Amino acid sequence: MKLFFDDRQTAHAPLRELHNGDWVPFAENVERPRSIVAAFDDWQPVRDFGMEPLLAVHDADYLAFLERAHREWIAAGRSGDAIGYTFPVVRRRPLAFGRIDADLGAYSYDAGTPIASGTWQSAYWSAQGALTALDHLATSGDANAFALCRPPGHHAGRDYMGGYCYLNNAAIVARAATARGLGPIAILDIDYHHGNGTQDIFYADGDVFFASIHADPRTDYPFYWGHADERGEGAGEGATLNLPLPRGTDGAAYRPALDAALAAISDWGAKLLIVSFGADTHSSDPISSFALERADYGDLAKAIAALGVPTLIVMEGGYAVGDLGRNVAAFLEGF
Ligand code: Q9C
Ligand code: ZN
Repeated sequence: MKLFFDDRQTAHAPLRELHNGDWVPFAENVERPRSIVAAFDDWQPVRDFGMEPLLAVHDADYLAFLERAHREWIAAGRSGDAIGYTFPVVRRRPLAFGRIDADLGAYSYDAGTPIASGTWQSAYWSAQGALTALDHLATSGDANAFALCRPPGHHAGRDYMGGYCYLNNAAIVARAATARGLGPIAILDIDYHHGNGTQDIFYADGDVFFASIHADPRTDYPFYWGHADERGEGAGEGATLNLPLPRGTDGAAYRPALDAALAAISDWGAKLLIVSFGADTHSSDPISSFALERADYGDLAKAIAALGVPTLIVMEGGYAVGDLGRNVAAFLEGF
């Protein structure tokens, strides 16, 4: 399987995040991609597909904000990472008056997603890596490809960041694939956390099927999305499938949910599958509470591969840095 990564994805290095009322070291750190890079010998270069595929998913105003936010933070006399403190969740007007603290709140839904000096550069190349992997899949005849997306993407929506995510890599490649006539497309999200950004982007869209297996949002981030009764709306009614599982879920308890998701994807008639893969389902993950082991990842991959559908895997979460590279390798080797 061809693997795609660009070193500019390590420019993004926030120092800390707000967690349970205190500052803690930023979990989505550069040791993550380094651990994954070290687990494989051969990486392919990332190509530049420009802004157009990003604009097919995200608001132009939001992208412009991401690009300038850290400069504005510094211009306002601050140091370190840009992070908001006021979130206009109550009925709001689309005001834009160039105040960095107002914009940080308007374009995010949590306080755990800081913008550092390298954030835009890394998010941009993370998305380009996914697009390069898609291009490879579409032109090589290979059955699968992996984009080491970092920062991850599945919590980012059309005009908001959150959950360590800025650009929704899975959504960007799904739209690009639809535009290339590679559909019908399904996205299978197997990160520990619900992919609320991806779900939101395609919620009323009948062209892309979204299935997610994740920790029950009644106990886990992002709380407000990912409940089993969320099934899509309008033209997208029935094209969203949420399979929440309780804390403590191990490989054996995970498997029926995976089989249900794969059956739904097969029924949908998907011709291209995008897998949002998070290794934060591992028993050793420091911020998550499932109990999958390394050997389980190979089994999950074999079940996914048995669909017989070309598959593009994009990296999402996974924070047990010591195990991360080997866990990702176990998953990819299963294909
Ligand atoms: N620090 C992904 O796995 N954590 N994102 C909130 C406060 C947010 C995880 C706890 C977890 C987001 C891509
Ligand atoms: Zn996650």
